[in-house]
Amino acid sequence: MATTDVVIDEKVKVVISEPKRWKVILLNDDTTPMEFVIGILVDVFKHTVDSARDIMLQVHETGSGVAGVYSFEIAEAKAVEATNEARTNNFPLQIKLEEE
Ligand code: TYC
Repeated sequence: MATTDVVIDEKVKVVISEPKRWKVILLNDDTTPMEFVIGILVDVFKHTVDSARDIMLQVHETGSGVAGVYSFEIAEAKAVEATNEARTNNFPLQIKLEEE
């Protein structure tokens, strides 16, 4: 019986891109206490008290500031945790996510 060899010359191009990163942005308001925002930045976003105070003041003075940059899942989880903490204390703190 005749046999035929088949040679497959296939090149597979694998394109891997870096996963997107998301900024967690705190927005200013008139009533959330400064010390509460500093506490959120320390407890949820793991800042030192000094860097937390700097970020809080940036938000207070300019209207917004970046609490941290993470993968989407982590950014969302931190934003939800911080928002829940604010609502539990009846503060209107607003947080948004923005692609880097
Ligand atoms: N503007 C608030 C105040 O004067 C402080 C504040 C800072 C509120 C940052 C929200 O994301 C915020 N008490």
